[in-house]
Amino acid sequence: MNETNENFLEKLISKFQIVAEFVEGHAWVKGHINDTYIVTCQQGGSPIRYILQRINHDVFHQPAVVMQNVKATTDHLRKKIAEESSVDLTRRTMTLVPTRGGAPYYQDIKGNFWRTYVFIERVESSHVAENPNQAEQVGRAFGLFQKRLSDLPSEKIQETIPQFHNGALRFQALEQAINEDLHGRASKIQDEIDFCRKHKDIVHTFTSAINEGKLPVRITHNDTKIDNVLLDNESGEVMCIVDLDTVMPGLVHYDFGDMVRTLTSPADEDDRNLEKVTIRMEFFKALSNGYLSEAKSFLNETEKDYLAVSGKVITFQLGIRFLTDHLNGDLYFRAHRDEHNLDRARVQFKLVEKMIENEPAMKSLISSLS
Ligand code: GN1
Ligand code: MG
Repeated sequence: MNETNENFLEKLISKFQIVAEFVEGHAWVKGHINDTYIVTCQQGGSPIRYILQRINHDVFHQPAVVMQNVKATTDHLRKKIAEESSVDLTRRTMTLVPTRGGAPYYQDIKGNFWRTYVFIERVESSHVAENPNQAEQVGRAFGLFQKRLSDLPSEKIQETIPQFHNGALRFQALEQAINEDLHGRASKIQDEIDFCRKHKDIVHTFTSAINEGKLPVRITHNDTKIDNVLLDNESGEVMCIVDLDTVMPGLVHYDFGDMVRTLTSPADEDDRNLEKVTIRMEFFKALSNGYLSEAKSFLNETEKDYLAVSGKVITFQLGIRFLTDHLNGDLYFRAHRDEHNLDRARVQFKLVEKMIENEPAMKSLISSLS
């Protein structure tokens, strides 16, 4: 990073209530949407690190609403966690640093929205689960997350991206992108397009149960990939759930489904080696065990019944989103190489195939646990 950029980070961080001197800052490649920086300050020679993020307002059209949600969520979680124990509180919850004026975000003259969190030290995260125990812990952590938020008054949380998990709309967007074919890519991905059309019905999996009022809307995380869970780098214990931008009203299946997507496969989300993409049933079992140990008490019977198919729904939806973005010229998900979003889509479709193969086993496992 050159001096001008560092200077720009120093200026930005000075807008927040930080009682320490700026030392250095650099970009951190994290996530597909926002821009993230790590800023180190010091006080009396001891370093204190912060996460500074620019909220992508092309994706989140109302960053102020995102930050209201984040504030309400972190305040609520912190209270709940502190009631249990105050040990390591600043590593078990995210700490938002307000601006000097007390706001949860700073808006610069270009109209960008910035927020600062205290960097959580001595933790790590990964893209894939290493062992079933990790899958169990992550499952339990998100079950607990939903449970802790269940008494957060719903008016405090608004939708940050409307229709985020509406599969039918995602499918329409794909058909539109195929029709427009703005970058002349459609003819080269006929197999993937055929796959989506063949499996289109997956997007309607929850429709009748929703219409019959059997699947209640709860406050959910909506981006429960394993990357968003910080583990203590010595004990491996779950410390903190991060990335609260999509915390909003949703179905528990969006959360469970995304865990199935990222905790059961040994392959990365963008792995080019599709041979690696499989479902590890012992990881699925561990994840289900962990999740249900917390969630069993508040889920209704229909919610439990649909858990086994939720991975397929969410993975198919994300595959469609990646493929649509590939056709549209990689405008939404940051791409780090040619055909990156196509690679990501292919992994999701392969996973969907594997999930369909394993569906009977997943169903019987969930019913034995619930
Ligand atoms: C995006 O930026 P990141 O990595 O937190 C996306 C999620 C996807 C995820 C896939 C707002 O999240 O929906 O599941 O990529 N977030 C948004 O890795 O679209
Ligand atoms: Mg996210």
